[in-house]
Amino acid sequence: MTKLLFSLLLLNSFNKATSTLNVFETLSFVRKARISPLAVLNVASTLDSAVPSENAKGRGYGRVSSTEYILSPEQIESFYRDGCVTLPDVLTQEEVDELEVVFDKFLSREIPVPGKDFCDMSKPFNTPFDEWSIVNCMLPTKYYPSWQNNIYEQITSHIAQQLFPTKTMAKDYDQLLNKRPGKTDAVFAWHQDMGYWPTPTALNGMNDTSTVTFSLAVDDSTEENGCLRYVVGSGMSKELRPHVPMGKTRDDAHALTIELEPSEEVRLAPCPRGSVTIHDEYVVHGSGGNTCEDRQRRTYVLAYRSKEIVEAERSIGFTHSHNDQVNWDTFNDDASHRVGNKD
Ligand SMILES: O=C(O)CCC(=O)C(=O)O
Repeated sequence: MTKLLFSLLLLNSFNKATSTLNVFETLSFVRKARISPLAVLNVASTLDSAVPSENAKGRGYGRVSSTEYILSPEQIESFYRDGCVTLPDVLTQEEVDELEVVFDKFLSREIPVPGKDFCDMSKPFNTPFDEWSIVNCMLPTKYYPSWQNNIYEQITSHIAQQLFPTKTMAKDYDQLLNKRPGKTDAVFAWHQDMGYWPTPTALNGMNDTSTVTFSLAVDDSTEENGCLRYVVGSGMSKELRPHVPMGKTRDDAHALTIELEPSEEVRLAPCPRGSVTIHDEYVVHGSGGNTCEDRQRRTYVLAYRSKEIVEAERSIGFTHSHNDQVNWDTFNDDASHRVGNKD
C-alpha cells in the first residue's frame, strides 16, 4: 500500500511537471523507458524549478533580445523527457555568417590547432587530412581566444541557466565538426557523452552530472547530410551503457561506440542553419554519413556543466583536449563501461 501511494505521488509530481501527459501516458512512458522511481522524482523536481517564470512568459519565448533566448515549457519538458530537442532560430543568419568566417579558418588550418585536437572523429588518428570524413576541432576558443564570449556563447549561457536554475552552469568545452560532402562514412558512432568523460568515481564522488550540450547548425542539417539522431528517452535512467573503443586503443582512434537494441526508437534531429539542438549527458546519440555530394554539415558544439563539475574535471587534468595526459580508458575510475575493443 505504501509503495502504491509512493508511486502515485511520484507519478503525480512527474505529471504535474511535464503537464502534457495524463497519468496513463506517464505510466506507460515510465514503464517503456524502464525508469526507476528515483529518476522520476529527480526529473520532476528539476522540471518544477526549470519551468519559465511568469516574468519570462510575459516577454514571450524564443529570441527576445540581442543576448537572450527564452525557452518554452514544452522545450524544457522535451529536453528532460526525450534527452534532445531542437530550438529554432537561436541565432540570426547574419550572426551565423560572422561565426562562419572564423569556423572556416579552422577548417582551412589558417588557425592552427595542435596534435589530436585536430582529427577525424570517425577514423584513426594517423589518417591523412585529405581522407578525413568528419573534421573535428576541439576547443576552438582555447586556440583562438578572441572568439571567447561570442554571440553563441552569450545566448547559450543564458539558455543553460534556464535549464538548471538552481546551479551555476559554466562552459565546459567547445568543438567544431564538419562532415565533408559525399562522405557516407562520416558516421558519428552511437554513444552517451558520459562514456567519454570521467565518471563521478573519477571526480572524487561528485555525483552531479548536469550537462547541456548545444549544437549550432552552421549549415542546414538534414538526414541527407548526416544530422544528429538519438534514442528517445534513453538518458532518463542516467545509466551508462558499456562503450567499446572504435580503434584498437584510444591512442589509435578517439571514438567509442555502443550497440543499440533493435526495439529502441531512434529519432532524427534535423536543424536548420541558425537553429540549435540541445542534448543531455546520458542520451544515446550519434549521426549518419553525409550522402550529399554538394553539401557539407558544419556544427559548432558548446557544452555547459555545473561549475563544480568543471572544477572537478580540471582538478584531475581533464580539459576535453584530446591531448590531455589522462588515462582515457579508465580515468582511474574502475570504469566497466569502457571495455575491450571492437574486433
Ligand atoms: O553532431 C553530431 O553529428 C554528433 C555530435 C555529438 O555526438 C556530440 O556533440 O556529442
